[in-house]
Amino acid sequence: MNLLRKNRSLACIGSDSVACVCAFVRALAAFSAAALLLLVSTGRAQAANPDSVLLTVAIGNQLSVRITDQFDADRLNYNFGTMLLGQSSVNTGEINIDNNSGGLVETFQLSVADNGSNGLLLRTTVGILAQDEYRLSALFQDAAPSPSAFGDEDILTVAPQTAESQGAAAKFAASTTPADEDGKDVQAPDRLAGRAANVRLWLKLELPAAATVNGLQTDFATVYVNAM
Ligand SMILES: [Ca+2]
Ligand SMILES: [Ca+2]
Repeated sequence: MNLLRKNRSLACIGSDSVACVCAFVRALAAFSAAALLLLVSTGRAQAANPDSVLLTVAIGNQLSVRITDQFDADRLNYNFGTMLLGQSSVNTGEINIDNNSGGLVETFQLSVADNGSNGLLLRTTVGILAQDEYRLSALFQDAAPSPSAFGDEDILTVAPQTAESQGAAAKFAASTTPADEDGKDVQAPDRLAGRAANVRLWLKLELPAAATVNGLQTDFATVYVNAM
């Protein structure tokens, strides 16, 4: 009997190899199906309660500020017009500051750069202006302030300074500046009726009593508004 099986096995290898290959393939397929079933049943066995999912989102808001005029157009410059030596002047045209971050609460910083292309020289400290020196100060509020409303602390400097809420010596605010008109904690939604801007900025320019230059002083300084 064993001899017969041995002979049949030898015959399979020798004369019926196609049938043997088929048998091997069937056996392999059966093994694969069994392995797959084992994997599936193993996965089902991993019970979880509760389960979790990781979430990701990108917030589109970012600090942003826009300087506008009374028509809600970008204000690129302001011309103080003709002044005499020794005079001070506050802008009459609107310089509005718009928090256009889309939802962030912003506090504004102000700074100035002397463009140096003219004979005028920036002064950032108190005291009587020397020959050719000019000085700029700033206030946030809706109504136009008088030149005397600007305090020593409101003088613009090259280094950015942060706006404060109302107080006797508040930076870029007066003692009577309402909280919703200053440059501190400015809300993103529009506040000024009919405008996109949130607060109004006033700049005081002081000219020296004496100067070696005269005539048009185009783009003599640049004022920066930075949101933080
Ligand atoms: Ca002040
Ligand atoms: Ca405020």
